[in-house]
Amino acid sequence: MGKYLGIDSSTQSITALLIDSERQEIIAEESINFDTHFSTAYGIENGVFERGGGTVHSAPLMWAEALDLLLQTLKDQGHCLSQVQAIGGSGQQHGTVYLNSKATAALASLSPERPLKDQLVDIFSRTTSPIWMDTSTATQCAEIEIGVGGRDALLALTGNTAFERFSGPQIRKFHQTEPDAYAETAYIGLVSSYIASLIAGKLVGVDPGDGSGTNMMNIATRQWSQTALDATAPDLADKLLPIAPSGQPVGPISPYYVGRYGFADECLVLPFSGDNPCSLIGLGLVAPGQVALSLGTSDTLFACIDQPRTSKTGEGALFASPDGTHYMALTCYLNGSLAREAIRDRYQLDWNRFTEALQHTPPGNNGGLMLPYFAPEIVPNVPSPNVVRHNLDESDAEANIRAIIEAQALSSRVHAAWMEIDITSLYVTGGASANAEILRVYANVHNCPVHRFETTNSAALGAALRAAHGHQLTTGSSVSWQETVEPFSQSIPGSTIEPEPAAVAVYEALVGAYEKLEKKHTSG
Ligand code: XUL
Repeated sequence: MGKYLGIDSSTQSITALLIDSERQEIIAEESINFDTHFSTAYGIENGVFERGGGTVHSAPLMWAEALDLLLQTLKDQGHCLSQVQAIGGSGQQHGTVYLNSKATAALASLSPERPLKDQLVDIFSRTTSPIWMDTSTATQCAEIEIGVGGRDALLALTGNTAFERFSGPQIRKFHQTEPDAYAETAYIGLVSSYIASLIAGKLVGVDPGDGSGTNMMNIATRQWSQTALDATAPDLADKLLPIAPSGQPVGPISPYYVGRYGFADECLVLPFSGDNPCSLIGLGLVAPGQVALSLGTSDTLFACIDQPRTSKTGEGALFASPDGTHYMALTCYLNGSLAREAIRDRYQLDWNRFTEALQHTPPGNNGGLMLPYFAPEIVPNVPSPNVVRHNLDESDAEANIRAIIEAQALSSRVHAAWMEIDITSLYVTGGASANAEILRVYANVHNCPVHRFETTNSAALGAALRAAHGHQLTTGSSVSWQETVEPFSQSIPGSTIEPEPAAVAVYEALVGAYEKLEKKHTSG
């Protein structure tokens, strides 16, 4: 029992969430938005650089600078970081970080006198990192599938067909386009394992939750697959660390954080995992059956499952749960919050007006539909931006606002079928889950209650709970996952949004029309 810190390094911000497991409460929640602090220094917008042809990167040095700023903020607010017993973490999935041979020594000798940025500037063999929004690797996906013996073989081996955003295709592209820099790369990590390495002051391996988002991990053994590595790039096994079991601490925190922020020497660091696998834990999904929805930069619909069910249609992804035994089925949409913001900005509205538009317009939008591909879409696979309006006048701001939310909700229903789960309730997280009108649309489209939680940062909460669970095990106590998550995963009393029969009937009739429109404008 004690205080545990969860850190989530996501696309647009880095968040810290501190829990007190004795008092069973969240005691601090703090975020650093990348654009607010670093857009000029790093030239990013919405946390990323877009370089054409679907290439989307970010800056690993910026993530390190943001980590310093986040911890400084916690310290300045008077949080007693010396009481933190363990740190767990979460990272945007799939993004890769490329380090050279100087990294190990630099991490081991961090001086608390100087910021991370100054001490880490020379450790990269590639100064930018491709992230999950990158859709530029269709060629490499096809090559990897052929390399392991076909699409079905890759699916059976790794749990996933090849996805453009997954780490393996991105690594292959780097090897093909920058062979010299690839040769200079001593270590390839993911966003999660890179931030864990900064905190532990040594290189930390990728955990199975995030490893399953690479197209390189054997989903049955939860180890790297040599067959998949061979199909990806040469000498890759030498550049990866062994998979790190999610629940086993990797060691104490680096002296850097002891000297600079006042952490205790014995504060433990757990391997970090992906943001979606951490959200699974943060929402309390440690037993099969429940389904959750995360409305963030990406929108994701996911469930805890006990058997590794795969998506043959390429709609869904399968990850190992960081609880060590279960799996996670997930459908991911690229056009999440950035698409909602694109509509808000197109009509020069604020979020209050956005919400009012949902209140003023009827479920079903009088037949007005939208396909909201403001950027290339993952599900269905849409390689270039394409916004389609059907029975919808572009000049009608309110109808367009309802159209985008209904499109996102209808799509989440259409592309959940592969999970073969009867959705009887939805647990929601992510920034947009604070908006009750958006959630009402989901409750009616899925015809089930939608449960809301105290924090919209379930990835950071899941990271903190993973730290609590991992630390408890080191003390010899046998604490179950259910006991760990339960006090923190209760929905806010009275906040559940129930489906409304009349609206449910409207969407029941509309879902077929949406699916037809989607099929007409996409290959799927
Ligand atoms: C999941 C995915 C996104 C990122 C966002 O497969 O690509 O949800 O994890 O951070």
